Amino acid sequence: MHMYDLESFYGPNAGYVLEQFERYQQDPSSVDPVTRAIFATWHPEDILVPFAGTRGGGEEDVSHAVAAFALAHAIRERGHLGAHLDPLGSPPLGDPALLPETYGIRDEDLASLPPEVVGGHAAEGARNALEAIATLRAMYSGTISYEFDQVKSPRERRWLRDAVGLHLYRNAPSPASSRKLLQRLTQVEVFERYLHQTYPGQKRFSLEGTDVLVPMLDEIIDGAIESGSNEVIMGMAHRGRLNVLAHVFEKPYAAILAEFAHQKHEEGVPLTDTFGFGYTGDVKYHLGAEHLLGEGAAVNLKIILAPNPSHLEFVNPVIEGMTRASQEISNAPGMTVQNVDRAVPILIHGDAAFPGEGIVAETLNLWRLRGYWVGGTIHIIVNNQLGFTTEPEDSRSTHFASDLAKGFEIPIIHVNADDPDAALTAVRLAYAYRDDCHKDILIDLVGYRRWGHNEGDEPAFTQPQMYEIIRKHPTVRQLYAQHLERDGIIAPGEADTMVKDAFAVLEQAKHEADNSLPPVEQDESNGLNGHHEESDAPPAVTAEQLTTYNTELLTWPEGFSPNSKLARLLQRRATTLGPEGGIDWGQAESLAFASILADGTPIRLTGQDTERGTFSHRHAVLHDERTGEVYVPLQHLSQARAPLAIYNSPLSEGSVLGFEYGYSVHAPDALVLWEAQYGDFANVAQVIIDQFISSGRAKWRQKSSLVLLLPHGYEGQGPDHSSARLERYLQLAAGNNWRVANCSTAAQYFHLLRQQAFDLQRNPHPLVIMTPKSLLRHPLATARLKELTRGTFQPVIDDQVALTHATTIRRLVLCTGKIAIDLLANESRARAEDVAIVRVEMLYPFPADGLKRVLASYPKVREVVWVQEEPRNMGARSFISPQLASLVPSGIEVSVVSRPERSSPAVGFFDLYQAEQEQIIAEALRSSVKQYGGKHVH
Ligand SMILES: Cc1ncc(C[n+]2csc(CCOP(=O)(O)OP(=O)(O)O)c2C)c(N)n1
Repeated sequence: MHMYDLESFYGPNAGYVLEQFERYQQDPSSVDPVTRAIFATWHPEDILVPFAGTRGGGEEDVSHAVAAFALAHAIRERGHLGAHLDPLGSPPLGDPALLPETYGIRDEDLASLPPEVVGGHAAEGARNALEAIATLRAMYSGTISYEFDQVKSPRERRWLRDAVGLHLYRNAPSPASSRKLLQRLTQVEVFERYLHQTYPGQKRFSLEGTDVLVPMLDEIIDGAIESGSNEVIMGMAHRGRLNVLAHVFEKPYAAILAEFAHQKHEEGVPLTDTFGFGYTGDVKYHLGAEHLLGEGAAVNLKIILAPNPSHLEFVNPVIEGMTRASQEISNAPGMTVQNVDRAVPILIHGDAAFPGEGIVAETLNLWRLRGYWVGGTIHIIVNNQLGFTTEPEDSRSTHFASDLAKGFEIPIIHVNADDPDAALTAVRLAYAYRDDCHKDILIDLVGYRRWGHNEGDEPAFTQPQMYEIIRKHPTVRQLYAQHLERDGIIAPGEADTMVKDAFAVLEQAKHEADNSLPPVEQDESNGLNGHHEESDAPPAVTAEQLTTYNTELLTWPEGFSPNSKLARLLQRRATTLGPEGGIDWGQAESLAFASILADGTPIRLTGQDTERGTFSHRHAVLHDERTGEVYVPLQHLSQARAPLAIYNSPLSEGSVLGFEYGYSVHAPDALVLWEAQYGDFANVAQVIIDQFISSGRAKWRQKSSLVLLLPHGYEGQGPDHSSARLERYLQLAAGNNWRVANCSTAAQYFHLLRQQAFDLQRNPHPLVIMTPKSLLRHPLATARLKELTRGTFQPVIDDQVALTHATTIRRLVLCTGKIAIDLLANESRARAEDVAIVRVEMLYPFPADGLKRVLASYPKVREVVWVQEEPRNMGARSFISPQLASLVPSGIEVSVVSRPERSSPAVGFFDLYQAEQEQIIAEALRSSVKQYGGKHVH
């Protein structure tokens, strides 16, 4: 819906127009057909109460005025459909709404109308409507164009229209700035040409065709320096990355050339595992970079390019999370304080990937959410009109690559990449909008790709006509040089000299590279090289401390009353620290969090419905039953020295998990936890798990201490709410990349969280926890106070009862997580006197020593049985079996009790589930070793 300010558009004719509109509303046939057609597009409530204007003018005047207004409106709204965006010269889509004849007017008619009928800034200084329309076309249908109508805020729309109409960001380029720009374009082009001729066929993913990206990034960085930001954090894919590294990040040419020359082990990557920390490296166009701008005391901006995998667009949420971490000040208790001016995120997209990969939409959806807002991201689509060999018609269902962003109310600027001044205008406007409105904005930089997708690729196989045009098309540097020469800003031949000089610099760098050893970048201080895996345990928390936390967690402000049933439930926690115990999972978690905050470690916890907890076990955020006001007890602890942030996430896994990964990487001092609604939903974020969390350290030396809380356990809820797919996390475990735990008691969970917080600085690693559902309140899983104040996390829990008669034990049942409680709680447990039930609480790193000790304490064991609820091809079985084979002395049989191999993790019928579960327990607890031969159930 649009607002029509009649007076500003029609000036003296406004009164008459309104009168006509009123007549039309009563009887559409009372006005002429053209006027009728235009009025049909108006909405009465959109007409700003206009005027007490002069009435007058004839009917024809009015229809012309109305037509001119409609034309002007169409240009503002759809001018981009007529814009000249393609450097290769393809015609714009066009729209009849942009043509005067559609409204029954001619240029002569427009020339006879006052400019006010066009209104807005275009009318300023125009002598008539024709001139004003021409100005408007230049604004909206030139080599730069805008789409703003999706922006809902009238203030922002006005801001954007003013920015365009008043040319606020179209700096008239000075001769000096034009030369500087030409110099930059020369560096960009020559870098690519030099690599092309020196290392023919080697992949570099040339930027040529969208070269202006580099000066655009320069401009954003200048803006960030001016705004006093601390960091600019960028995510981009392969295209142009080396060029950006060389020029924006000032990575020395020699270093890049050396990487091209020394293709093997380019950063001293070990061939063997002798380095111990599992660093395996990545190809050069995935690596990240950091660069400090300025010198000495004047250093005030760090620019960061995050490393990313080949998986296009998945770095987007990671950048958002890193940015949020950079913007938050976490040194005071309560709620984190955010300053969005501290860090500016930039995301660079591909034109095929942006509309195609769902993670883009998931990430765009974060922009306004309080747990994820970063004060606006500057997006640039590097639009080369191809995705590998695929053309837009086969790649997206929308006309523009950017259309997806419109659904998120993000303003869009389209710009032709062969017009560098326009591209810089676009980026200045984008920066100012972010600075002022603190919102995302997108630039669709339309260019082309001079070579194939990579440089070994022949594009003429698939796009013969396009590449015929590209072959003949001058580069943006050539075009800009010609333009400057024509205008007398550079002397003839000066541009060629720039090119020669740029080549010379590269030649010199090559000389250095050829005479250097392969670069070895071993950062001893990164905590991975030679780190100690066996970390110490955190100091114990005293009973007094826990009692104080507990009391404060249950003390709400005067007059604050949560739902009365909930209040009663929570107040039960007041007694559980007594001798009778009963501290359940949720309470243990809040006590752990309280103690971690008291130790000075900030906490961030997010996930779907995490504030309450999917299983209604957490209630970290309380709601007053009368006012709806919220109260977060963990933010009001007298001993806390750090803030706690807790948010319900949007219904996404990929973007939110990527966000938390980025946050944890960039806030290494914070305990960052993400909770899946049910563990199996985490596979929606599989790329983030595979490409970042499990392997980021090996590929990029990126350290994260992210905790994944994944509800897991067979309770008869069917195929999709039972298994968190433990097997996947174990399969990805290697080189101490992370920890995978499946703990069976609230006390263990308490200690595990404290251990993770304690390890943040000393031994950072992600932690995957299979969290329970039925165990959340199971009496056998609850803790007593002394279990929290004494001891630490135990990777293996031995069977204390069996130990009292260790020599009578014949069978050792090993298991992990909830099935252990099912076994211990089963009525036949007491009769299985020769069975010990031992819990493996930490699956990776595999606690081989702990298990050896356990085995040694049962000298008469004849069989070790791995018992799991999951089908045989799932769960921990395939990980555990080889471990046990090498651990268990020969002569002792090793077998497995599980559900049979299945393609679906759990059955959908409750009775069948129950029968299976009973059978697993019966098999596990059967006391005579040789009776059954340790087969899986079926
Ligand atoms: C998730 C994912 N799927 C597929 C690919 C393989 N792939 C690499 S580049 C590319 C085309 C990308 O096109 P576009 O987004 O336009 O970027 P451009 O390479 O043209 O800059 C494809 C399909 C990938 N890297 N990531």
